[in-house]
Amino acid sequence: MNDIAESTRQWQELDRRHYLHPFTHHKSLAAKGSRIITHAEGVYIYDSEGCRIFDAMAGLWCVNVGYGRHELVDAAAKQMRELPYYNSFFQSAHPPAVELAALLSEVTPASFNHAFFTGSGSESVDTVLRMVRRYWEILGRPHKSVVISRVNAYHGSTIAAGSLGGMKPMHAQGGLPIPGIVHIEQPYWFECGGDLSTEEFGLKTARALETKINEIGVDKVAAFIAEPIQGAGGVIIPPESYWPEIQRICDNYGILLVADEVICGFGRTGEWFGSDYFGIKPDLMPMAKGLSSGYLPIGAVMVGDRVADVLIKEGGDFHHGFTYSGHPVACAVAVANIEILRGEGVVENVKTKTGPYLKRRWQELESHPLVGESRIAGFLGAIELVRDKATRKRFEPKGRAGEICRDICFEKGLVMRAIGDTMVISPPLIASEQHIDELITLAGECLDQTATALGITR
Ligand code: PXG
Repeated sequence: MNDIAESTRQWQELDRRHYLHPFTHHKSLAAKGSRIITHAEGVYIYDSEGCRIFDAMAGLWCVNVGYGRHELVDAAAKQMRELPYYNSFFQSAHPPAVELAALLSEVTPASFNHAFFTGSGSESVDTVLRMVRRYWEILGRPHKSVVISRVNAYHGSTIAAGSLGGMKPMHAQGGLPIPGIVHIEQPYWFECGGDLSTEEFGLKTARALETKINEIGVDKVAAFIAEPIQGAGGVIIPPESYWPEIQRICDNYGILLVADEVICGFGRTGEWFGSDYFGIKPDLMPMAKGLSSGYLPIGAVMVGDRVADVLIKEGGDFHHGFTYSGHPVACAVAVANIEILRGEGVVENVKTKTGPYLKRRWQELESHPLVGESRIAGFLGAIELVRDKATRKRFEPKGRAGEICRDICFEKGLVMRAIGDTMVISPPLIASEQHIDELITLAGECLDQTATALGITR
């Protein structure tokens, strides 16, 4: 065994013995052994065997400015030297947190002027649940506490975030969801739309919100939470009719609208936020991931004026916060990250140049015999693997085609994620047209190999 293989084997053995991975079937991973990723640059990650892999998932939907950005490293090092840690609990603050809060008020829609910091997307969503309930309590309506979410939504993995999410396998473990959270259907036309047109289906699924509010009683409903585009659920881009109808219903019934921007935020769709992309006017926006491009863990809840005014003017103490709320180093990195996004016109570029190019090239994959649909918004795309394109019929057992395709991709040097039989991408926003060509070529070859593995002849 050469040195490289030997060190890979050692890492794998230590990993097997000591490391419990998130969202993982531990026994099968132990049998197989983890792929050890050692370094990264631009859109590529490298493993311990020296293989270069195109990271079309930007880590976990987060490395928006790409790997190897020295500006972020320098910002972290500088801040660590000056003030590695201090809290904002006891009537104190520090420049990076204040600067980041002000910067976020600039890049978010005009009605957002306050930030609450957390350490992750899940903590941001937990904060949202406590904040919306607190809002209605302050207004003397404590019974308005139910939050409506959607089946197959992903809002994180803490108890509140896992409950707000609509992932069945998560609910099946540990007694989720907690009380006061209910789920309505999702606007996933390809899977659930049947014979309805996309626009009819969009309206139908949006109106499920109105039905649910009336069923529960509007005097008990606090808020509706949704990702502008469902990410972990399978990059589900709702029909055009969906969001305007949701907005109308939230406005009409006066309930708070929460747009979970953890994936859609910071340029992913070619707009700063998914809410900008769809013209949604939310009251609260939990965010994380692209906020620091994943370089350090940090999350935030942007609090719109409607809620902030009540919390600040009438709320008294809000008994909520984390040791690492507004961590100075994470905030300094987030500031530097937003400066890159703004200074280099990264978001604008996705909107006007590379996004449209990726869209055109991604749509070409639809002619592949395995692909029932390709869809994309900015740098957030999906393809549906099917046995029969006309009827949208899947391969049996469900999920196997996706797994085969994902494994082939990884072997060929491409990270494309499988969510059931939906293959998704969320590449770094700095990917060039050349990178996009490379991605599409690789994806096409992987689809061909998947077809062969599934016994489909072209
Ligand atoms: N909201 C949304 C919309 C998310 O996508 C969270 C909240 C929670 O963020 P944290 O930072 O607590 O993980 C997320 C996270 C996947 C996958 O398999 C997706 C996420 C996390 C882990 C795995 O696609 N999204």
